[in-house]
Amino acid sequence: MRLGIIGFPASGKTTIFNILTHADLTIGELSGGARIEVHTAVAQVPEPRLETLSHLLKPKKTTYPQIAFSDIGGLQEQIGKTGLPASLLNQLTPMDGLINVVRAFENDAIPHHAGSVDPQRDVNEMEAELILNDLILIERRLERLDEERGKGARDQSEIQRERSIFERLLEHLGQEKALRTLQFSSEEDHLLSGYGFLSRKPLLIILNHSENVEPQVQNVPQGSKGLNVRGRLELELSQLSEEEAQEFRIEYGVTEPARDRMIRASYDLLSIISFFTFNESELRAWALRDGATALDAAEAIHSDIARGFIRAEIIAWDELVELGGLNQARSAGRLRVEGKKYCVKDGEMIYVRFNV
Ligand SMILES: Nc1nc2c(ncn2[C@@H]2O[C@H](COP(=O)(O)OP(=O)(O)OP(=O)(O)O)[C@@H](O)[C@H]2O)c(=O)[nH]1
Ligand SMILES: [Mg+2]
Repeated sequence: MRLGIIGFPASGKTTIFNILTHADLTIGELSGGARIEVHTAVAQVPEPRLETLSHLLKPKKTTYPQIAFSDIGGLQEQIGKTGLPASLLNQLTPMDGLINVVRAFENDAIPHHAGSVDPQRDVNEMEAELILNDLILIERRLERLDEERGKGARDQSEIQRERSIFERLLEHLGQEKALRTLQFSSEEDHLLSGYGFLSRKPLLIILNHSENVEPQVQNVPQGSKGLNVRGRLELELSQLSEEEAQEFRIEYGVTEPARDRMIRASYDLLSIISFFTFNESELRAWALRDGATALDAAEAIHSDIARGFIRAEIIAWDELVELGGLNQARSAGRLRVEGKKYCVKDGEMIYVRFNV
């Protein structure tokens, strides 16, 4: 799972990236958005349930779920033209979601590229850019389908079916609406999944501000989520010892570290759930798409385990805590036996029996 951090120059992308991943990239290195530069790092996801389980089960090792973030600089130079260049699209299309960092802080020392701080305008401009790119991509695709039709190499009805799907998308985008607001059938979903349309990606908008008052934008793009973060303050807090940081958090009225809030929002954005595994050596949390099956869970652990899947033994994490451990759960007959198609629920402990 990987989220791409985008935004206009000096909006605080690198600041947010450093908070999320404990990275130490130089901030305020105002490239003016001229160079395309990508930095990727992994963040450990806070998972309090895993802590409770770790206390109970006392594993040798506890492994938290991870989520990757990429700080993507250099978008600005490319915006408002006839679509983003391939070099940038290659970076953006593999992302599972996007985080748009929007500047909501005033700072005379750092001029805003557009001359004034106006979060709503920046939100709208970025949304328009995502939509424009998909529009260009789909127009090109439609042209190519017409060429294919002329050649007669592919089944005509198949071409026609694809055509009508892309025309529907084109009409939607033509109304300045993002693809994330459209519902797709599983057949359409299958066809479209390879394209990585930018306006279809889940979008989290982070308003980066420095005042006590929470900034607001009236119109958040449909289907996106918003979060307010005091970037610079939070970065400074994240560099202090936990004790010191806690003192300052109380003073500044920060109830929860922004890092935890942002990672949770990223998780929610991607509709991810956690499941847990445990053996003598390791207790581990895994990320899974909401709606995934026991077989998908096995696949996440190891492809061999999925291949040799016999059955899964499952118990909710809190039930396990209540019973006092796996042995107790087993002897009380509380481990449910489920098959490949079982839909995994958030917070379940899964033990897969397999044979290869
Ligand atoms: N006052 C204030 N300044 C901030 C805040 N967040 C970031 N800055 C400052 O804004 C400048 C740019 O921050 P960066 O995190 O480097 O922004 P960026 O979006 O990565 O910039 P580019 O990669 O050059 O486009 C730095 O000098 C930061 O210290 C904030 O919340 N308040
Ligand atoms: Mg940067």
